[in-house]
Amino acid sequence: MTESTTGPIDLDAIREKYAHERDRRIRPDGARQYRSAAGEFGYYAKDPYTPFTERDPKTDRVEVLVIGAGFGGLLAAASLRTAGVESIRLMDEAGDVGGTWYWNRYPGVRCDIESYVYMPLLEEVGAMPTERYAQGEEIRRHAVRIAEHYDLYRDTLFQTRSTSLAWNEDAGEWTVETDRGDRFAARYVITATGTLTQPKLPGIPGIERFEGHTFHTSRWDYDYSGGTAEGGLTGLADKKVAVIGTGATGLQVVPLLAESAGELLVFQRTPSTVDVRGNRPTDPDWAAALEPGWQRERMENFLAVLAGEPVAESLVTDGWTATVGLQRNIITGAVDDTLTEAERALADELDDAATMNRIRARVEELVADPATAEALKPWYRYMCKRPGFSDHYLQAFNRPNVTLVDTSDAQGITGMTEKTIIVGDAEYEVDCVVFATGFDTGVSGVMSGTLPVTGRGGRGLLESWARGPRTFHGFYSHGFPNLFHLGALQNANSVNFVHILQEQAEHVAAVIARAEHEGAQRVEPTVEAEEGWLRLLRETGRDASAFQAECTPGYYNGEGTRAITPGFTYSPGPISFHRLLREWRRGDMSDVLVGAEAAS
Ligand code: N01
Repeated sequence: MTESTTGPIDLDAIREKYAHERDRRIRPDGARQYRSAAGEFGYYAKDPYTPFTERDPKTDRVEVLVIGAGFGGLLAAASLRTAGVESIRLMDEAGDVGGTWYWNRYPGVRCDIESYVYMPLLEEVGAMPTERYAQGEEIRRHAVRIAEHYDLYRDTLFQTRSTSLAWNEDAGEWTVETDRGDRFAARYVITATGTLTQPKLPGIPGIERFEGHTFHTSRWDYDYSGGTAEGGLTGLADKKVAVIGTGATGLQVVPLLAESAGELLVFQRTPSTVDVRGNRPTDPDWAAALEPGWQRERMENFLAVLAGEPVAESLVTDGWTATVGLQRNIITGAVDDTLTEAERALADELDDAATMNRIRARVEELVADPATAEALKPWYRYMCKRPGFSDHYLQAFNRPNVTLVDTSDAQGITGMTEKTIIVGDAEYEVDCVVFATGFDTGVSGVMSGTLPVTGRGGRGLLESWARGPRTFHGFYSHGFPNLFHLGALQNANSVNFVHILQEQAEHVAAVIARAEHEGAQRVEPTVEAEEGWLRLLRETGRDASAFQAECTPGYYNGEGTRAITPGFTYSPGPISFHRLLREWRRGDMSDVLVGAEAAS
């Protein structure tokens, strides 16, 4: 037994309870339990926001094609525009820019990272978020503002999915084909297609039989619910609504559904952690007093704090900065070298238990019914799931029209019929089912094969990566000239992922600008550069698989079947990675610029 600020901690009892809660949730079908919102269920992924527009196919040539118009693609395009590139084409399956913020418009959708560090280019476009954790619509409009500010709407292809990228060696450019019949050329291609993009549904037996209304949270049906993302869902006033899923989305959508629905049933399998949010309007005096350069400084500071780097003062203090030591288990960075590994592991575990005890005590404090409170308590280590924050979610269960249905004994919902949802022996009749069941992981872009890429000599990218991705700095691969990947791939990560994307975008734009300036024939890493990078990833990689294996199942650990592969990310962390990139940019770039005059 150890004392902590939240009382005595019995680590043995906690470990036993965590193992029990994990074991009873492990399903033999693991990640196969889900169905993609595709094929038979494709209507779940249909765009409810923008009517389809016919257009003529493109057969022209552009300098840079950016695939994906979320923040990654927008930041890449904005950086290129700033570097003087005129011919930039943005392409996206959505009807407008915004990426995740285009699709996710469900009631209650908000940023869960402080908006002053999350929403990019605030100073550049002259914007200030209205709240500390901004609403989704405000963030989506900010994406639009960036596109307008950098004149990125000039040549866009929305409602368009690229179906093939093939390198044309003679012309030194990519031939791009799409599902709209386009066939055009691009000298450079940047893929920024995101990670959690394709909605997924639970493979519940009988799901297709349900005759009531259903939709996924990332395709909200306001025609049915009425209201807006701020609530007032008057169409649900006489409805019995079921929401399935209590992840980050469930936490945000439940409070507003609870306010509007006649009756709300929340189907939970594993509870999320729900810590204090503390949202507040932006203080105009604080905003007016900010000095130029404030946003970059704040972003760097937040990144450094989360990466465990020393800072004089933490500028953002919230639930993320309070749990840095716990996040190390998933998102890596600097570590305290004054402790041995075993000492550090024990200190982390005690810290974790104290945090989780506090979070469990908060449930008891806020939820009136003891049985409901018990079912809402999370029993796993803090970073086993995406941490959650809300000052409204737990309180929603005190309303008379809201019922929590704990499905953990049955390992989730066991069936659906024309009118009902079945959990073990119990059956619940509902009018509407909202799936807050998340997204397929790693399906988008080149990694999934949904965008086939053929490089020099007719070699496929996935064929070339058969034994795992091979990149230099995570951006490009030998044999695939002038092709850049943005996102989480053999590089450093952080919860403030947009900041990560901004650094990547600026780096890629700088490489392209230098290639053009020096008249390089192409940008393509040497085999040696690629191998050196892979070696460094292996040598510095930290193995999180033991931590992952002890977690309750979820998408973070492949539903309990797989662990994060060591070497997949750059473990020394984002601050170290960005420093490394900056230093590399100061050099001659000869390991990627082929045929450059100044680099030879
Ligand atoms: O999806 P999820 P999400 N029966 O996969 C449950 C980001 N995000 O959309 O935990 C019953 O996390 C499943 O249960 P369990 C963020 O990165 C960010 O909420 O597997 N339930 C789980 O509760 C986040 O991590 C923000 O036991 C079933 C839920 O469905 C990611 O997007 C906001 C079930 C799925 O949760 C995805 O979050 C929102 C079944 N058969 C999202 N099958 C912000 O930044 C699945 N579930 C604000």
